[in-house]
Amino acid sequence: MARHFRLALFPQLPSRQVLFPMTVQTLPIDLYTWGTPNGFKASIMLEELDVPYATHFVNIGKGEQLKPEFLAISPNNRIPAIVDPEGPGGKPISVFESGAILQYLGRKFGQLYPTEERARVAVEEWLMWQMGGVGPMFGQLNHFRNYAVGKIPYAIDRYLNETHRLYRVLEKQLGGRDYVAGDYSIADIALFGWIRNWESRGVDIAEFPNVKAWHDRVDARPAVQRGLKVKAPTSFDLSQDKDAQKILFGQR
Ligand SMILES: N[C@@H](CCC(=O)N[C@@H](CS)C(=O)NCC(=O)O)C(=O)O
Repeated sequence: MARHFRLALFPQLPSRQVLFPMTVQTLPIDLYTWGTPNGFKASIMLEELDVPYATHFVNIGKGEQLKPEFLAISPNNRIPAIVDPEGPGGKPISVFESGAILQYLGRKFGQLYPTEERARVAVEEWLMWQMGGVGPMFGQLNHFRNYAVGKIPYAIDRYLNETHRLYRVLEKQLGGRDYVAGDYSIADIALFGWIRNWESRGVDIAEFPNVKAWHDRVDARPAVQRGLKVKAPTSFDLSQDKDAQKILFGQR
Protein backbone atom coordinates (compact mmCIF):
# COMPACT_ATOMS: atom_id res chain seq x y z
CA MET A 1 0.00 0.00 0.00
CA ALA A 2 1.55 3.33 -1.02
CA ARG A 3 1.10 6.22 1.35
CA HIS A 4 1.75 9.75 0.27
CA PHE A 5 2.44 11.45 3.55
CA ARG A 6 6.18 12.15 3.38
CA LEU A 7 5.71 15.63 1.87
CA ALA A 8 3.47 16.71 4.72
CA LEU A 9 5.55 15.14 7.46
CA PHE A 10 9.03 15.96 6.20
CA PRO A 11 8.89 19.20 4.20
CA GLN A 12 12.64 19.64 4.80
CA LEU A 13 13.59 16.59 2.67
CA PRO A 14 15.34 17.23 -0.66
CA SER A 15 12.95 17.38 -3.61
CA ARG A 16 14.10 14.07 -5.14
CA GLN A 17 12.82 12.24 -2.08
CA VAL A 18 9.76 14.43 -1.55
CA LEU A 19 8.52 13.55 -5.03
CA PHE A 20 8.59 9.88 -4.12
CA PRO A 21 5.67 8.43 -2.21
CA MET A 22 6.74 6.49 0.86
CA THR A 23 5.78 2.84 0.57
CA VAL A 24 4.96 0.98 3.74
CA GLN A 25 5.67 -2.75 3.83
CA THR A 26 3.26 -4.53 6.16
CA LEU A 27 4.00 -8.20 5.48
CA PRO A 28 7.60 -9.46 5.39
CA ILE A 29 9.30 -9.98 2.04
CA ASP A 30 10.56 -13.56 1.71
CA LEU A 31 14.27 -13.68 0.86
CA TYR A 32 15.75 -16.91 -0.54
CA THR A 33 19.50 -16.83 -0.20
CA TRP A 34 22.76 -18.49 0.83
CA GLY A 35 25.54 -16.16 2.01
CA THR A 36 27.29 -15.46 -1.28
CA PRO A 37 28.19 -12.22 -3.11
CA ASN A 38 24.93 -12.39 -5.08
CA GLY A 39 22.89 -13.21 -1.99
CA PHE A 40 24.40 -10.28 -0.06
CA LYS A 41 23.09 -7.83 -2.66
CA ALA A 42 19.51 -8.65 -1.67
CA SER A 43 20.10 -8.81 2.11
CA ILE A 44 22.06 -5.52 2.12
CA MET A 45 19.32 -3.81 0.10
CA LEU A 46 16.59 -5.07 2.44
CA GLU A 47 18.62 -3.86 5.42
CA GLU A 48 19.22 -0.45 3.79
CA LEU A 49 15.48 -0.10 3.19
CA ASP A 50 14.72 -1.23 6.71
CA VAL A 51 11.68 -3.21 5.60
CA PRO A 52 10.48 -6.45 7.24
CA TYR A 53 11.80 -9.61 5.62
CA ALA A 54 12.06 -13.31 6.39
CA THR A 55 15.16 -15.23 5.35
CA HIS A 56 14.98 -18.74 3.90
CA PHE A 57 18.32 -20.43 3.31
CA VAL A 58 18.59 -22.53 0.16
CA ASN A 59 21.51 -24.94 0.59
CA ILE A 60 23.03 -24.78 -2.88
CA GLY A 61 25.67 -27.40 -1.93
CA LYS A 62 22.90 -29.91 -1.28
CA GLY A 63 20.90 -29.07 -4.41
CA GLU A 64 17.96 -27.35 -2.73
CA GLN A 65 17.99 -24.80 -5.59
CA LEU A 66 16.83 -27.58 -7.91
CA LYS A 67 13.63 -28.34 -5.99
CA PRO A 68 10.42 -27.59 -7.91
CA GLU A 69 9.15 -25.19 -5.23
CA PHE A 70 12.29 -23.06 -5.56
CA LEU A 71 12.31 -23.28 -9.36
CA ALA A 72 8.77 -21.89 -9.31
CA ILE A 73 10.21 -18.57 -8.08
CA SER A 74 13.74 -18.82 -9.50
CA PRO A 75 13.65 -20.77 -12.79
CA ASN A 76 17.43 -20.38 -13.28
CA ASN A 77 18.01 -22.36 -10.03
CA ARG A 78 20.14 -19.63 -8.51
CA ILE A 79 19.89 -17.55 -5.36
CA PRO A 80 18.93 -14.87 -4.52
CA ALA A 81 15.19 -14.63 -5.12
CA ILE A 82 12.46 -12.77 -3.27
CA VAL A 83 8.71 -13.07 -2.93
CA ASP A 84 6.93 -9.85 -2.05
CA PRO A 85 3.43 -10.65 -0.75
CA GLU A 86 2.53 -6.99 -1.35
CA GLY A 87 3.51 -6.76 -5.01
CA PRO A 88 1.90 -4.68 -7.75
CA GLY A 89 -1.87 -4.50 -7.36
CA GLY A 90 -1.50 -5.78 -3.80
CA LYS A 91 -0.79 -9.30 -5.11
CA PRO A 92 2.34 -11.42 -4.48
CA ILE A 93 5.23 -11.17 -6.92
CA SER A 94 8.43 -13.22 -7.12
CA VAL A 95 11.67 -11.78 -8.49
CA PHE A 96 14.85 -13.67 -9.40
CA GLU A 97 18.22 -12.27 -10.64
CA SER A 98 19.93 -10.04 -8.10
CA GLY A 99 19.98 -7.01 -10.43
CA ALA A 100 16.23 -7.26 -11.02
CA ILE A 101 15.68 -7.61 -7.26
CA LEU A 102 17.67 -4.43 -6.58
CA GLN A 103 15.75 -2.53 -9.25
CA TYR A 104 12.37 -3.82 -8.04
CA LEU A 105 13.06 -2.87 -4.43
CA GLY A 106 14.62 0.46 -5.42
CA ARG A 107 11.54 1.37 -7.48
CA LYS A 108 9.04 0.11 -4.93
CA PHE A 109 10.52 1.99 -2.00
CA GLY A 110 11.83 4.97 -3.97
CA GLN A 111 15.32 4.67 -2.52
CA LEU A 112 18.86 4.08 -3.80
CA TYR A 113 17.61 4.12 -7.41
CA PRO A 114 17.17 7.67 -8.73
CA THR A 115 14.22 8.61 -10.92
CA GLU A 116 15.87 11.48 -12.77
CA GLU A 117 16.78 9.94 -16.15
CA ARG A 118 20.50 10.82 -16.32
CA ALA A 119 21.10 9.70 -12.78
CA ARG A 120 19.12 6.50 -13.39
CA VAL A 121 21.04 5.68 -16.59
CA ALA A 122 24.35 6.07 -14.72
CA VAL A 123 23.20 3.69 -11.98
CA GLU A 124 21.95 1.18 -14.54
CA GLU A 125 25.22 1.31 -16.50
CA TRP A 126 27.22 0.32 -13.44
CA LEU A 127 24.62 -2.17 -12.27
CA MET A 128 24.73 -3.93 -15.66
CA TRP A 129 28.53 -3.71 -15.64
CA GLN A 130 28.50 -5.64 -12.39
CA MET A 131 25.92 -8.16 -13.58
CA GLY A 132 27.47 -8.82 -17.00
CA GLY A 133 31.16 -8.33 -16.21
CA VAL A 134 32.30 -8.44 -12.59
CA GLY A 135 30.05 -11.27 -11.41
CA PRO A 136 30.60 -13.73 -14.27
CA MET A 137 34.33 -12.98 -14.76
CA PHE A 138 35.23 -13.12 -11.05
CA GLY A 139 33.14 -16.28 -10.83
CA GLN A 140 35.10 -17.95 -13.64
CA LEU A 141 38.39 -16.87 -12.06
CA ASN A 142 37.29 -18.41 -8.78
CA HIS A 143 36.40 -21.63 -10.57
CA PHE A 144 39.67 -22.01 -12.46
CA ARG A 145 41.89 -20.86 -9.57
CA ASN A 146 40.24 -22.86 -6.83
CA TYR A 147 38.14 -25.71 -8.14
CA ALA A 148 39.10 -26.82 -11.66
CA VAL A 149 40.50 -30.32 -11.85
CA GLY A 150 44.07 -29.72 -12.98
CA LYS A 151 45.35 -26.17 -13.22
CA ILE A 152 44.87 -24.67 -16.66
CA PRO A 153 47.27 -21.67 -16.83
CA TYR A 154 45.56 -20.22 -19.91
CA ALA A 155 42.16 -20.08 -18.18
CA ILE A 156 43.59 -18.72 -14.92
CA ASP A 157 45.54 -16.00 -16.77
CA ARG A 158 42.59 -15.12 -18.93
CA TYR A 159 40.23 -14.51 -15.99
CA LEU A 160 42.90 -12.98 -13.75
CA ASN A 161 43.71 -10.44 -16.47
CA GLU A 162 40.05 -9.67 -16.94
CA THR A 163 39.54 -9.33 -13.18
CA HIS A 164 42.44 -6.84 -13.00
CA ARG A 165 41.06 -4.96 -15.96
CA LEU A 166 37.68 -4.66 -14.23
CA TYR A 167 39.28 -3.42 -10.97
CA ARG A 168 41.17 -0.85 -13.08
CA VAL A 169 37.97 0.36 -14.76
CA LEU A 170 36.37 0.79 -11.34
CA GLU A 171 39.49 2.53 -10.01
CA LYS A 172 39.24 5.10 -12.77
CA GLN A 173 35.50 5.61 -12.30
CA LEU A 174 35.96 6.20 -8.57
CA GLY A 175 38.61 8.90 -9.11
CA GLY A 176 37.09 12.02 -7.51
CA ARG A 177 33.84 10.18 -6.68
CA ASP A 178 32.64 8.71 -3.41
CA TYR A 179 30.28 6.25 -5.08
CA VAL A 180 30.26 4.58 -8.46
CA ALA A 181 27.33 6.49 -10.01
CA GLY A 182 26.44 9.67 -8.12
CA ASP A 183 24.95 9.10 -4.67
CA TYR A 184 25.23 5.73 -2.92
CA SER A 185 22.91 3.44 -4.92
CA ILE A 186 21.96 -0.09 -5.91
CA ALA A 187 25.02 -0.06 -8.21
CA ASP A 188 27.33 0.20 -5.17
CA ILE A 189 25.37 -2.53 -3.40
CA ALA A 190 25.68 -4.83 -6.43
CA LEU A 191 29.43 -4.30 -6.60
CA PHE A 192 30.32 -4.44 -2.94
CA GLY A 193 29.91 -8.19 -2.37
CA TRP A 194 32.15 -8.97 -5.33
CA ILE A 195 34.85 -6.31 -4.94
CA ARG A 196 35.65 -7.26 -1.33
CA ASN A 197 37.79 -10.37 -0.74
CA TRP A 198 40.35 -9.19 -3.30
CA GLU A 199 43.05 -11.38 -1.69
CA SER A 200 41.12 -14.50 -2.66
CA ARG A 201 41.17 -13.28 -6.27
CA GLY A 202 44.92 -12.64 -6.32
CA VAL A 203 44.43 -8.87 -6.55
CA ASP A 204 46.78 -6.46 -4.75
CA ILE A 205 44.41 -3.73 -3.55
CA ALA A 206 47.35 -1.30 -3.11
CA GLU A 207 47.16 -0.92 -6.91
CA PHE A 208 43.58 0.36 -6.57
CA PRO A 209 43.46 3.01 -3.81
CA ASN A 210 40.16 4.55 -4.97
CA VAL A 211 38.52 1.13 -4.89
CA LYS A 212 39.88 0.50 -1.39
CA ALA A 213 38.57 3.86 -0.12
CA TRP A 214 35.16 3.18 -1.71
CA HIS A 215 35.09 -0.30 -0.20
CA ASP A 216 35.80 1.11 3.27
CA ARG A 217 33.10 3.75 2.82
CA VAL A 218 30.46 1.16 1.89
CA ASP A 219 31.71 -1.35 4.46
CA ALA A 220 31.24 1.27 7.22
CA ARG A 221 27.48 1.42 6.66
CA PRO A 222 25.60 -0.35 9.48
CA ALA A 223 23.01 -1.75 7.03
CA VAL A 224 25.82 -3.28 4.96
CA GLN A 225 27.23 -4.97 8.04
CA ARG A 226 23.79 -6.31 8.94
CA GLY A 227 23.26 -7.53 5.37
CA LEU A 228 26.58 -9.40 5.44
CA LYS A 229 25.45 -11.29 8.54
CA VAL A 230 22.69 -12.95 6.48
CA LYS A 231 24.86 -15.90 5.64
CA ALA A 232 24.42 -19.61 5.42
CA PRO A 233 23.89 -21.40 8.75
CA THR A 234 26.26 -24.18 7.65
CA SER A 235 29.07 -24.13 5.14
CA PHE A 236 30.68 -26.61 2.82
CA ASP A 237 34.21 -26.67 1.44
CA LEU A 238 33.62 -26.66 -2.28
CA SER A 239 37.24 -27.57 -3.01
CA GLN A 240 36.80 -30.87 -1.09
CA ASP A 241 33.10 -31.66 -1.13
CA LYS A 242 32.60 -33.96 -4.12
CA ASP A 243 28.81 -34.07 -3.75
CA ALA A 244 28.56 -30.26 -3.77
CA GLN A 245 30.95 -30.13 -6.76
CA LYS A 246 28.73 -32.54 -8.65
CA ILE A 247 25.67 -30.40 -7.95
CA LEU A 248 27.27 -27.04 -8.70
CA PHE A 249 29.59 -27.98 -11.56
CA GLY A 250 27.77 -30.91 -13.14
CA GLN A 251 24.52 -29.23 -14.25
CA ARG A 252 23.66 -29.47 -17.95
N1 LIG B 1 22.99 -13.76 -12.28
C1 LIG B 1 22.54 -14.35 -11.06
C2 LIG B 1 23.62 -15.25 -10.51
C3 LIG B 1 23.19 -15.91 -9.23
C4 LIG B 1 24.14 -17.02 -8.82
O1 LIG B 1 25.09 -17.40 -9.55
N2 LIG B 1 23.91 -17.59 -7.63
C5 LIG B 1 24.71 -18.69 -7.16
C6 LIG B 1 25.25 -18.39 -5.79
S1 LIG B 1 26.21 -16.90 -5.80
C7 LIG B 1 23.84 -19.94 -7.06
O2 LIG B 1 22.71 -19.86 -6.65
N3 LIG B 1 24.34 -21.10 -7.48
C8 LIG B 1 23.60 -22.31 -7.46
C9 LIG B 1 23.91 -23.21 -8.62
O3 LIG B 1 24.88 -22.94 -9.34
O4 LIG B 1 23.19 -24.19 -8.80
C10 LIG B 1 22.16 -13.26 -10.06
O5 LIG B 1 22.86 -12.24 -10.06
O6 LIG B 1 21.19 -13.41 -9.30
